[in-house]
Amino acid sequence: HHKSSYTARAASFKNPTASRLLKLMDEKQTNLSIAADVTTKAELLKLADVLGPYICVFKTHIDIVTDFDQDLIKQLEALAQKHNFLIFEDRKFADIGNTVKHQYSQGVYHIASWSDITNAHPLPGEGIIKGLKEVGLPLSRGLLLLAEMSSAGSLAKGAYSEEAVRMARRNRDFVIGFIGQRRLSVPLDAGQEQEDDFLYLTPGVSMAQPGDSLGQQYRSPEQVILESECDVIIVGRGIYGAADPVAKATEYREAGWAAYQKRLGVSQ
Ligand code: UP6
Repeated sequence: HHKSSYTARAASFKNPTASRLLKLMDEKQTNLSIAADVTTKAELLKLADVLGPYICVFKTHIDIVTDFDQDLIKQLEALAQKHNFLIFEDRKFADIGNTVKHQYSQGVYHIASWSDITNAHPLPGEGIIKGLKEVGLPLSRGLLLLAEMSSAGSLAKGAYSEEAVRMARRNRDFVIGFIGQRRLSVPLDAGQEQEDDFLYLTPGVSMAQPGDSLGQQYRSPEQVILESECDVIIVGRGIYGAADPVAKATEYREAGWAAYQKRLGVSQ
């Protein structure tokens, strides 16, 4: 799958959010997602507006915004339309199905009502997918499972990560892919003829730092897209922490796109 263009892969996804994402990546020529980890409404909206043209996915941690209000969501949705990007609330759900269902649809944030994509740890077992799916599928949302993490000492590895792939295969209407560090190769299930295509979105990307003081570990866009065969690079501090975020976003976008072109065998 990774040798095909994003657009060519779009047709094999039943989930409309997955197809939309794949197509808009080729249209906008970007496999860059910004991790907009800022703590005020003004900063968040500013990032969405100035970086919007360069990204395919705007990743939020909505619960770190101190002055959150409903108008923030209204404005973010308008910017998503204006610049044609998807919104991904990086909620990392991790509870039983019945609880995550409420966390996803209710509370202060009503995540399901505005976030095209969200994610969940496979840790509790398949019930977490079933619970989220009851809310998200009727809204055509997509879910990513955290198969691996970028942080040092992560317990999400080996058999755990492989089981995440099997859970995704059984829920392909709603699970569109993974947060992971590499495209995973898991033996086919009985009766399965070929591997299903999934999206791999990869955080822990920086061209400047090897990591931070709290366990984060970074790799380059080339390592992520070309060597590890992932689809989207997620960059946070490497972009919004720079003096000129737009200039940095341009650099990451170009590096990510060049690696994708190389992977496809397109000469530049
Ligand atoms: N994130 C990771 N690693 C994971 C999963 N998620 O770093 O395995 C998220 C973080 C943060 C972003 O929650 O929002 O990706 C990375 O930010 P950074 O580029 O500033 O390190």
